[in-house]
Amino acid sequence: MSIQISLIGTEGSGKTVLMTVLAKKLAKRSNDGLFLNPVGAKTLKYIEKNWSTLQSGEWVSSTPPGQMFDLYWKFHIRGQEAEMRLIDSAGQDLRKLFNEKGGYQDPNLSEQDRKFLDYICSSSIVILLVNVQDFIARNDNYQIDTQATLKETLDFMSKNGKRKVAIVFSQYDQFEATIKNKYDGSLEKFLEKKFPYLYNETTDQFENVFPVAAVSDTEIRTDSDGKARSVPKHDFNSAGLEPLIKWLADAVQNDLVTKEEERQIEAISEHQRIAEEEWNKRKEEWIGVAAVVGLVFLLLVAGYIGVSVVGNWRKAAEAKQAAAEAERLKQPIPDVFDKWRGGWCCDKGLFSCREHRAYASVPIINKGGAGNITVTFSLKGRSGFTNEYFNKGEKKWVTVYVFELPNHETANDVNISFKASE
Ligand SMILES: Nc1nc2c(ncn2[C@@H]2O[C@H](COP(=O)(O)OP(=O)(O)OP(=O)(O)O)[C@@H](O)[C@H]2O)c(=O)[nH]1
Ligand SMILES: [Mg+2]
Repeated sequence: MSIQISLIGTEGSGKTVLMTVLAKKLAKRSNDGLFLNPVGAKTLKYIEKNWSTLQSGEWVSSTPPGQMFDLYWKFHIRGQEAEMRLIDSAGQDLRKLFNEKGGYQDPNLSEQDRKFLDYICSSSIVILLVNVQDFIARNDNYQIDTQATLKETLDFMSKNGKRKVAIVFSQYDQFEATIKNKYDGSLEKFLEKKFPYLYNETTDQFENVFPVAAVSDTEIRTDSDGKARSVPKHDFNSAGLEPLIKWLADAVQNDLVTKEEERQIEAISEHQRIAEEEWNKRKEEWIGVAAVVGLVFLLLVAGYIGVSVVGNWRKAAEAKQAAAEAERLKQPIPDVFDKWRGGWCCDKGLFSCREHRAYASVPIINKGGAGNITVTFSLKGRSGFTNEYFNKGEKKWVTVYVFELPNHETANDVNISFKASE
């Protein structure tokens, strides 16, 4: 899990020196189980280069405005491990962002400045460095400007999310004596008097205020131009680092717990979301299935009703037919087609005559058992017959001829009879 830390402060507040000394101190595992392991050559080189500069009795050079050194470590904390990202930036960039004109609100903010601002916003831990020298040795305008910048920075942070903030009074070795003499050794009193606005911001979190001297052993060196200046002693010591390291380790560890809880909550809500999605999907499927089942059921019911109605109607028709058939079967002689249409000697139908001969075509339905049926056709004393085999229930046309007819036959003279053979 990655924890973002911002190390911010105005120019010359001691960010690069403090970070170098901190990283070097934690490069060896402490008794408290803390260990900072650089990730990537860039971080290792950056720290080592600064460290050897300090060891050579020189201060590191000021971080150029617009430049950010993105540094990565694995922070081992009492058996836990956190990926740690820290940006060392130029103090002038902070002053530009949080000046009295509210630089961070500038719509034309450069990409670099926006990146820096975003980084501060997304950091869960912030170490804000305050160089007390700026308030002792500098003119009033500079002091006011610096305090305004720091206050604006704190206000901005409290408006933009929750994070842990440590206020580090850096280069403490430089003003420790002043605090002792003028403020009874109380940093709080000093803060109240000299930084009233900052004091208001920090009064309820005074346990997060740390006086630190990354380099507490210095010596005076006179340069070739005759100017004397204080420089780090070889194998210099630091002061006040331990409480800050402990605070940092606690803050990171706390963050790990928070992040893990957030991750778990996220995992749970993701799980719930998936379960809900699954449930909704199932619900839709079930609704679909229920609709289909309902439809099928309705169709079945409708079908059943339809089939019953048709079935009943068919049954009624069949019963009616059966009754009629039973009636017919009572007759001893097979039923015949009982009507013919058309008149005598006409061509319209079943019965016609030509030149002294006539014929009758009649449809016969055998309503009795299988057997022969004799059809007799008589006309004016003349007759003809035909004998045909019928299956049970068979229906067919039978034609019977009568020859040598006298003239002037009429329909009334026609007689046709049927007889089932024995
Ligand atoms: N005596 C003493 N002087 C320090 C200490 N830390 C920093 N300084 C002095 O403060 C100067 C600036 O320190 P840096 O670490 O470069 O400051 P910075 O905040 O990185 O500054 P920028 O990169 O310009 O923003 C150094 O050159 C030293 O003169 C310290 O612990 N003790
Ligand atoms: Mg720097």
